[in-house]
Amino acid sequence: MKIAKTLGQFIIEKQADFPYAKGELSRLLRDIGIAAKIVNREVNKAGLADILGEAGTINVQGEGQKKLDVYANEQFISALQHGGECCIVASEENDECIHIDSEISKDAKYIVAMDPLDGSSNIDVNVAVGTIFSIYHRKSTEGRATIDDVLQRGTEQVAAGYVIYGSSTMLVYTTGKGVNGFTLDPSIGEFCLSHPDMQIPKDGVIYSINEGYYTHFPDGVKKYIKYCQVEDAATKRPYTSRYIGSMVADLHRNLIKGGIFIYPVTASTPKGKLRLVYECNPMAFIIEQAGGKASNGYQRILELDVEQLHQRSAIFIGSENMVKKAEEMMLCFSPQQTKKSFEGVVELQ
Ligand code: P6P
Repeated sequence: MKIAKTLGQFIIEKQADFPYAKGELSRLLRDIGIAAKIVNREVNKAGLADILGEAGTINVQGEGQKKLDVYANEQFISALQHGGECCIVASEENDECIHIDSEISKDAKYIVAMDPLDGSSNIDVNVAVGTIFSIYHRKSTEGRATIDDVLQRGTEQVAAGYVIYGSSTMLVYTTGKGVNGFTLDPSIGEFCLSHPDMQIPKDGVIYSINEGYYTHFPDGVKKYIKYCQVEDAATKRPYTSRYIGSMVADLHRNLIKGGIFIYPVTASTPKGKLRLVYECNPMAFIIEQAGGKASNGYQRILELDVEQLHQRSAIFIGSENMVKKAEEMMLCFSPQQTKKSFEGVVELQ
């Protein structure tokens, strides 16, 4: 029986892709993999352990922090603190960045931005949730790393990945040379290569968007939704609507099957809901590396200026030709017109 390649073996093997690598990135990815296994253990028994429900604290988003959010955040931060390869961590769960000043990390050259447990409101109803991470080189050369080391454009990412805690637990990541997926084999406690060189189909028949907000969507989004629903055999429409409400789960399905995920600006979230630094940028890097496309409807996600740690962005991400079609429709309505359409919540004629 062919023994699957473990994440650790794969990371070391691929280290050769980086001639100047001295193993730091390899060790950093290993540290993230270890924390993912620990979080997975708790996610899988959330219903049993006293780890469900509100932690009583509130995160920077003003959202009630469920205990598993807090636990996952602690586990990833701890793994990064003890791994010695990361000097500063930005997390959705923390207002400010966390400096890692330990002796072994003072010369660390990597920055990690993460959403430790995205979609955690789904935990109580047993829906797949995920961890999203993004890795940058530290830019500053002396003293402590600063917020400026974190607020880098998505194009500067060294690596990005996600963990999906679903019917199986998978870790999917890229270091800029394609996307590879690893499935956790609980019998040996290792992530094993199960989806080598993942490619998202150029076309798909799945569209993922919370249509409950239809009246609050920009006109271009309304136009695209109607396009998806029109009967047209030549383009395999109407498409299928699939929306889990967990970004990692929706994007993972679309990465494998093809599709588009849209979280646009809405009247109640005029800058978008999803976070640029630790949700949109890492997922955009992964999807582009798999041959897909990611924009805010007008501009490539990875080229957006990053000004604030918890900055939000609209996101249109997935199969290249589907994102292009959606962008075409957004262009019928300029950003200014889009903004105007919110003022009166103008109905699409
Ligand atoms: P809505 C989960 O809370 C999340 O951040 C993403 O994982 C998900 O795609 C989105 O929000 C769902 O938002 O407004 O449709 O419930």
